[in-house]
Amino acid sequence: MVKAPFPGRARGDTDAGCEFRSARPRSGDRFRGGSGTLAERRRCRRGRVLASVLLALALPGVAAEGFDEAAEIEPFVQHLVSRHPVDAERARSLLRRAVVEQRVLDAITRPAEAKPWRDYRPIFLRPERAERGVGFWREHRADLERAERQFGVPPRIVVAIIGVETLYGSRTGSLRVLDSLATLAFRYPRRSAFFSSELEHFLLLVQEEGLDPLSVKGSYAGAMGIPQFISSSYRNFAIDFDGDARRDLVASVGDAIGSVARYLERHGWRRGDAVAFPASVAPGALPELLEAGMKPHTALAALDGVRVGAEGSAFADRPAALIELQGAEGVEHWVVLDNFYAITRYNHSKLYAMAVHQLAEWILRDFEGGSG
Ligand SMILES: [Ca+2]
Repeated sequence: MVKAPFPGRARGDTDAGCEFRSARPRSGDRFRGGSGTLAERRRCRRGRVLASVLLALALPGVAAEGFDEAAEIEPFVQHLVSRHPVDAERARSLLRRAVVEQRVLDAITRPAEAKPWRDYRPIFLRPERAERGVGFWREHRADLERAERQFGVPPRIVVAIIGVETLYGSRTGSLRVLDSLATLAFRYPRRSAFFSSELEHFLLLVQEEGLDPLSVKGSYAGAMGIPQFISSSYRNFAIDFDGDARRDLVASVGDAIGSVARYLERHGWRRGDAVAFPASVAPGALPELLEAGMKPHTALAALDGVRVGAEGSAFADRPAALIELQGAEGVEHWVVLDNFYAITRYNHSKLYAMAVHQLAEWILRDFEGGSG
């Protein structure tokens, strides 16, 4: 096993016997013009080459720092086995193979959702994403329509969510979920409780679903498969929708479609309702309305000082809220309904929900235009 926690020192040790490499040539240096030095030089050169090879081999090992047995792994395992019928030794040996992922810690401190809308929107509202969405809809039309009949969530929304999450299953993440969740649970104190819980759900999920915990890949936050469900959502909301009696969000598009629709239904989606309307707002009404947050709280018709277009009239009695976005052409205001809020349960961001809504509308226009 190559183990070199201090690669610099390893190189120094090897070079210590090769004085001709010294930066400070000394008088009486035995390599200077002396006889019988060639073999020594060669030996030293071989030593340096060997050291370089060992160093190269060791570097991944250096990057792959594990977790502390006593301080991190064992307390978690004890907590786990006290709550669930899980084999302690199996959990322990699994966590010993988890490694700290610095990329995860870097990514979570700069999420895309921290950008203003004018910078966030172009990430997702792109012709390619809309075009591929139309193709995805055509290809999986039967499943999408069945999901709408069953859960009330229209195809455009399911397609747009899968499009925003993974570009229709083509980018599902390359980090081992075990590493990501362990890193966030043990090395990211701000959200340690949440990610410890997700790590717990992950270990239960792989046991229940018969998955290989060392091969399941996902996003930096441990989201998995075509719809990027985190472990607790997978356990609580994923369904078998293609009829093979397995819930497979990694390989089954049908299961992904059914699971997204069911997730939204369980989080308050209202069949047939709109998502959001552009709004104009009397300046005096703004602070209080924005202060109230994005969870719908007042009937649309009763939002004082707010006007939406004619398309809003059918939803006058629905609970509504107001949001503000920093758009490319200035500040935008939108009235949002329960369906907008349901999308934010998928990713707790008004930017995310608005990207899904606008991509869905774009895909719908192109789908209907192409089909008509
Ligand atoms: Ca299935």
